[in-house]
Amino acid sequence: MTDTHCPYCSLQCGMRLTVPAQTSDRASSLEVTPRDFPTNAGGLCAKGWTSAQVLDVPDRLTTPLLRGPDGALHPASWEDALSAITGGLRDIWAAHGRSAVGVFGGGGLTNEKAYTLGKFARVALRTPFIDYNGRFCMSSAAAAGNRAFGLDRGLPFPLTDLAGADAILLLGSNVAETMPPALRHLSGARERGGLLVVDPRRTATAALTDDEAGLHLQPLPGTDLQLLLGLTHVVFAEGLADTDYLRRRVDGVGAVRREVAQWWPERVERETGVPADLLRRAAHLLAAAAPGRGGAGAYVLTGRGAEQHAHGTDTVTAAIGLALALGLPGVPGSGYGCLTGQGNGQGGREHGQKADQLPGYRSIGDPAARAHVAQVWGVDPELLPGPGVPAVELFKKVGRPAAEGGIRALFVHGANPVVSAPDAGALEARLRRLDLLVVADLVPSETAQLADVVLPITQWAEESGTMTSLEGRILARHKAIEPPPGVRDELWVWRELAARLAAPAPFSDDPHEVLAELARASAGGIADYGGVTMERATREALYWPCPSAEHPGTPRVFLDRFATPDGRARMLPVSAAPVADDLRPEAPLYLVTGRVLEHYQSGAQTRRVPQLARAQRQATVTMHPVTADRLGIEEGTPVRLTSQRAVAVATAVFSTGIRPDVVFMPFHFAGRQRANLLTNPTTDPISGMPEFKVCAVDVASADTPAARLALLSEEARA
Ligand SMILES: Nc1nc2c(c(=O)[nH]1)N[C@H]1C(S)=C(S)[C@@H](COP(=O)(O)OP(=O)(O)OC[C@H]3O[C@@H](n4cnc5c(=O)[nH]c(N)nc54)[C@H](O)[C@@H]3O)O[C@H]1N2
Ligand SMILES: Nc1nc2c(c(=O)[nH]1)N[C@H]1C(S)=C(S)[C@@H](COP(=O)(O)OP(=O)(O)OC[C@H]3O[C@@H](n4cnc5c(=O)[nH]c(N)nc54)[C@H](O)[C@@H]3O)O[C@H]1N2
Ligand code: SF4
Ligand SMILES: [Mo]
Repeated sequence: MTDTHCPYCSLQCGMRLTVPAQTSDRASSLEVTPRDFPTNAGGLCAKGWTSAQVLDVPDRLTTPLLRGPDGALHPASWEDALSAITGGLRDIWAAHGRSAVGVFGGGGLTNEKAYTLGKFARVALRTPFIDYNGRFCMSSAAAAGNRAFGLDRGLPFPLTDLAGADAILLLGSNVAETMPPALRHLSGARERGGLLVVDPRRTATAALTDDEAGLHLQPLPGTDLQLLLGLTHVVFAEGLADTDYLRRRVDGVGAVRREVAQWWPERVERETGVPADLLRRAAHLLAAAAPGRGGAGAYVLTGRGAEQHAHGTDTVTAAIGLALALGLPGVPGSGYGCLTGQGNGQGGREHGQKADQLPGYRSIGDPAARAHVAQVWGVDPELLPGPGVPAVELFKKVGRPAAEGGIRALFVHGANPVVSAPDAGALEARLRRLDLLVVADLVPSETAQLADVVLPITQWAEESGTMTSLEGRILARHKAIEPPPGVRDELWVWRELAARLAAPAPFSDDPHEVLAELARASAGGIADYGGVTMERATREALYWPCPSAEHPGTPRVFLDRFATPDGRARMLPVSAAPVADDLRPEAPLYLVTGRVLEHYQSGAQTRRVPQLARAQRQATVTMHPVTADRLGIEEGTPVRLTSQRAVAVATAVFSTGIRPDVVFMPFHFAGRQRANLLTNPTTDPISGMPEFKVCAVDVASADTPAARLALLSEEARA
């Protein structure tokens, strides 16, 4: 019996794994039961319940694969696979230098792996070019949090705090499908009529506002910024702001007050489509719940719907501005937070796999930070490369000639960008032009299928480590079963490669040792793990910063001061911008992308679980029946979607809960059913976040035998 956590999302639901006594120790017999852990309180979603099945999927990678002269992948020994990598690297280094090698990591890696991957890139490969899929996730919220509060911890308070609030504003988050066990924490606000959901679709989450439980605001995609400026306008104009709090704790109020003066509700209605009186009601509900006005508490929370835009950082800045105007951040029972997505989305962005970071959320450009980390690693600070570039820019370098600054070798650990990156067709073509693509994965993901070297690695139940959940709590993941023979821990892979590449620092493959080193490297940094051990993470509710063995950790940051030099939060004026790839006559509909309950991300894992695959086998495109009627599309038939970049296919599904000018497609499917063939790689100038959530498309019926066959063959592949 082993107590651990779900391998998927940032809620990190507590679960118990049991190996029934009379059967073998392999995974198919492993039983999953939920535990009573604060985030899930005994609940699990369908993905959590079925998570153990991924350990034993029929096409689990159990041996390294090498691409042969015939162009196909063939089983190989670890010795041959590692030699192919080091040989390939030496050739590329000799011809093009260290910067021709790149690394792409993931927010699902444990803290120990994320830390080691960052160290591996800087010390063993000595390249600046590392970034990770968290750039696609909450980077705009992180950037906005850093500039407003001086620190980015997704939720600066425990998730269970939400239960006491009178009102919660959820912007672009569909928790009912993306974190179902978390719904219990919204029930207090619902009972008091204060659940406010902003989503262009009537999602399962929006439906929770029915029966006077709250309000659903259904704006045009990409207009959250205008909506937030409108809400803040009402707060200031109608005397609802917490002026005492603003005086004590916030700078920059005057400029924001002037900026929002021009966003009166009727103007916001014209730009967003949200009725002015609904906007006023929402502002009043939030204000009545604010502690400064005698309410029990209020929260403003953002999800990917508000963040994954070319102006996502400014949108989150406006969300924080609204929260500050109401006097919420840093006050017990109230606040602003971002609902981080991946299992270790929080820890994954703290320990060095981000282009500009060293462990502990330190900046790689800061000489003091470089000196501290270099000393822990036992290397000269001069040896550490400078900052790299964010994911989309990194991918633009991939496969280009080295003379043009191109990347010729890429390591992918914990991501499947062929499905999940914007403009994925273009990325796929670039990956094919690499001299060396190394992919470490559990399964032959779409990205692994393009690799020159595929490394089979252990999964969550086969390894130990720590994860940091959406609330900044550090959790222990415990090994429950032995991995299949032939599979290795990634820490071992990096240790072996570093040794073979004669790296100037030692690498450990013992997660306890790595955590102890991470603790030293992060000590004194913003995300200080100085006092974190696996034992404490197992026993205690341990939140960072936790600088020493005696320190109890910090469940709530900002209570006394914000993390800016003077302790005050910054309010910043921001202005609205149109969607980058906006509507035009040839592309008259907005495509919005996101998630469904049963599938996780690129689907590499969940499409392999029969029960989840059955729930949704193919990509669907949800549209209003009025839109479908106008386009001559029948429900359940193939549809062709065309954007400026490519064409994708999906099966039409009707819903009256979606705006007639919007269609929705999940991004969990492969081949021609990839939503990301269509999406726009334009990024937010501050965070590097691509505009996943909205682009202009043309939608047409494609009910031909060929299209039906295309959908079926993709289904067979899935
Ligand atoms: N089932 C499932 N759960 C998951 C995941 C998964 O893949 N599947 N992934 C995990 C991860 S990594 C993440 S990041 C989280 C994401 O969790 P969420 O943020 O809840 O998920 P999304 O479905 O991407 O987006 C949320 C909503 O944004 C809406 N939206 C689209 N455009 C806009 C807009 O312009 N404005 C507003 N206000 N809303 C908009 C969409 O209609 C959608 O309902 O989920 C985590 N949990
Ligand atoms: N259109 C559109 N695109 C999106 C989004 C969207 O809303 N719309 N959301 C974006 C967001 S928020 C995210 S987080 C990304 C996620 O997108 P991806 O990074 O593609 O996410 P996953 O499918 O989780 O890919 C993880 C891969 O790593 C493997 N894996 C799991 N654990 C480990 C491990 O410990 N080590 C290694 N080496 N491999 C492991 C899995 O089998 C899988 O193949 O997608 C982004 N893409
Ligand atoms: S909500 Fe997230 S952590 Fe919980 S069971 Fe589902 S996927 Fe796992
Ligand atoms: Mo994410």
